[in-house]
Amino acid sequence: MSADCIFCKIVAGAIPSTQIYADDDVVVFKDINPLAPVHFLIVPRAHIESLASCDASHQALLGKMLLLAPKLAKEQGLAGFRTMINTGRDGGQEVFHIHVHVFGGGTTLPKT
Ligand code: DGP
Repeated sequence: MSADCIFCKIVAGAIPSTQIYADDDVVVFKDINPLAPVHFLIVPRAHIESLASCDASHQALLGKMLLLAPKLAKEQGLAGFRTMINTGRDGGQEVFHIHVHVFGGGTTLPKT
């Protein structure tokens, strides 16, 4: 856990969130500023700064996070969805605890 990380605080339950899934490795909750009718974040419990700080030791966790997207999208009633992992400030990342965005139900994001 990183003391000043907002997602670590959410994972620890110190800050409330609308959680839709949790297990020993990940917590999934609704984005506070949704960019689509359904917008949730797949977040590892471990504090990992970004995709750029991952290595081979994170392979199973990253695979698990990605495979949760279709499972949870289906549970949320989505026929299709978009995933996004912002990486680094220049990649649009604002919270430096790796997370997969999942959007669905119509989106205001550009198509490319
Ligand atoms: P990114 O730019 O990829 O780092 O996206 C961070 C996302 O995290 C952004 O869409 C808003 C969301 N977010 C930031 N703070 C909170 C929070 O306190 N609660 C929840 N549920 N989402 C948050």
